[in-house]
Amino acid sequence: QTGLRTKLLKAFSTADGEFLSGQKISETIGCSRTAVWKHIEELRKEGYELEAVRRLGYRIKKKPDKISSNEIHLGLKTKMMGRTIHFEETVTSTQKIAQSLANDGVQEGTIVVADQQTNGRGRMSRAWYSPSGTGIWMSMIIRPNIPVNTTPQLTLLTAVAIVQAIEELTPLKPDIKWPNDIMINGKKVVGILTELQAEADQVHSVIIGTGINVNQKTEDFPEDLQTIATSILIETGTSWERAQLIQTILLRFESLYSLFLSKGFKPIKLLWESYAISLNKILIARTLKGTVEGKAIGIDDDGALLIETCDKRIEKIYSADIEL
Ligand code: BT5
Repeated sequence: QTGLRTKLLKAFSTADGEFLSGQKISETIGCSRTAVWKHIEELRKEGYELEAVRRLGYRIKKKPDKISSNEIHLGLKTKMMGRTIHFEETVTSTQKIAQSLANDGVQEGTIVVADQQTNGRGRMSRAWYSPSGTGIWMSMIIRPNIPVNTTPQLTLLTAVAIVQAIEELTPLKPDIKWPNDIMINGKKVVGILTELQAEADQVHSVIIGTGINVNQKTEDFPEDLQTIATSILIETGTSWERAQLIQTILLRFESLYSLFLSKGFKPIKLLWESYAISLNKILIARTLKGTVEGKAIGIDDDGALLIETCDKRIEKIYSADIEL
């Protein structure tokens, strides 16, 4: 049964919004037209909007915003990213699962996706709010052969991939706030958490966690987040398909990552700078060692933020919270 359903969804996905006749469908997936009709009814019950036009057949007008391995897999155009998908409805944190999968030696490009996290984490063990049915809570496992001190560059690379994907699918123009926030109209829509498994100077795996607010309404956020967080729905007024956004992010990430491995950080840095809002501004960086105030003059080749203080010293910041 699930086999037929998958074939049917695949046929619609290949048709790419064009009509498919009942006859064509029954031939492609190898079942009777009555069975086709039954499966179409099943899809409707799951929230698919299907248009039926006499003589033309059926087409999918709108898919439910449900994520599952299948939804992510169908139509995924990558070679490596997301070729293995671990999907679960509810987890504590996708980072935790990804860490243990990485220890087990899963292949590069494996992703962990959950519909909901009960203990989603930000940097320095802060909480990341990850309710069900609305966001993308995903961890990607990669195994680059790069020096440990260059891994922060991957956070910046991921931010570029996500901004490009949002720009490709929606009318929005997000900004990147160094190092790991993506902002729309001054509010945070995406957070990125990069964690490392390494020994001496050998990287075993890098686990890149991305939290993306997609379909939350303002009132869905707890009060303390309502003034600082936003979602793609809040900014555009309509809801978006999470699975499609994941596919687009994975494809963008894969191409930037391969550029990074062959040409280094330079081309990524240029792209990153074109989206950055924190550059050429006076800001305050709060680090674990103290506070640095000054003008952000750029990022250097390892991804660190360069701040020129009022006495003209250049401080290199590797990790901080930025106040603009
Ligand atoms: C981050 O930390 O921005 C990294 C967030 C990474 C989350 C992903 S989800 C998939 C994977 N699995 C995990 O467990 N984590 C990763 P940081 O820069 O420390 O920002 C955390 C701060 O953002 C919190 O202290 C809140 O102020 C705010 N915040 C929490 N939830 C938010 C949300 N859903 N949207 C916007 N801001 C939020």
